[in-house]
Amino acid sequence: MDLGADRRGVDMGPSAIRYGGLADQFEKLGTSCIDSGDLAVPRPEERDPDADEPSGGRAKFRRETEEVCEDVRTAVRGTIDDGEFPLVLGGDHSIAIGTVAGAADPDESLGIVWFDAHGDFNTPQTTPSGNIHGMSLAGILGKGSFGDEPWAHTPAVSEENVVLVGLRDVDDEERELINESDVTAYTMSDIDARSVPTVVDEAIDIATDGTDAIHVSLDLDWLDPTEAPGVGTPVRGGVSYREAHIAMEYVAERRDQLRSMEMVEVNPILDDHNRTAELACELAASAFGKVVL
Ligand code: 5AB
Ligand code: MN
Ligand code: MN
Ligand code: MN
Repeated sequence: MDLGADRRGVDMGPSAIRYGGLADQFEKLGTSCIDSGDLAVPRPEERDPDADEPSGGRAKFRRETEEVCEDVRTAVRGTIDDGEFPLVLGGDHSIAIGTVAGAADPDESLGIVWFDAHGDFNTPQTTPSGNIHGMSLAGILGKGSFGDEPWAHTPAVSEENVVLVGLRDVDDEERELINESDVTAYTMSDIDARSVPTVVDEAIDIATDGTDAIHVSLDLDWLDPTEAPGVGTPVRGGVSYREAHIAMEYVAERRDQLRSMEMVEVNPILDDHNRTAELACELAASAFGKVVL
């Protein structure tokens, strides 16, 4: 998927992650893995980004994004119904709208831990770019107006169980929306002051508090661009290689509460010899319980 971001190339993220050895990582863990292939996404060149303009705002490729997210939702739900664990590869972060809709069982409650440099909390009314990848978390929580109709299948996720981790680039109106909301947000300054293990442990506690399960959304721009250069919107001052691993090891410790995970925003065109995609594979291994000794 690349309709939600400005820079082409993020649609090749899943290929780069496969090439980076994701299946090998799972084999080493003794975890069987089924590759369900790619979902079809329309080419942006063939569509009018503003065909479906929301009132008083902008959300480029709104209609197409909704269609793709509906397919993501169906695939994720089907995977869970089959008793498997869905690991969704992006693609820009707009796909999270579909992943969470599929992961959120209608009769249960879901917490979310969102690792990202950005808040993804803009709405069509506040966005500086019109790009839905910067609005995905707001969309999941039903903020703003994305058109005449709300997103299909807005999931029942309560803000109290949503946690942002690693923020360092937030737009002015987006900041107001985050502060007005009941989501918990940890900035990089919080991480500097309190360390990744403390913050991530607390984040998972909040996301699991009273919920049946959690979804982990990992935007690779959470990491510092020296480690993850292959992302569309890099921001200096992110977490290190080792910090990202220990965060994923903490996720692995809560494996029984983990329902779904996604890794997004890998852009092989901007990458350095597939370094970011390989990193995503290594982080997945940590999240799925890789141990050294
Ligand atoms: B990402 C920006 N806030 O809304 C916007 O990579 C950037 O999924 C959004 O976190 C970055 O366009 C979206 C300026
Ligand atoms: Mn981001
Ligand atoms: Mn993001
Ligand atoms: Mn991005």
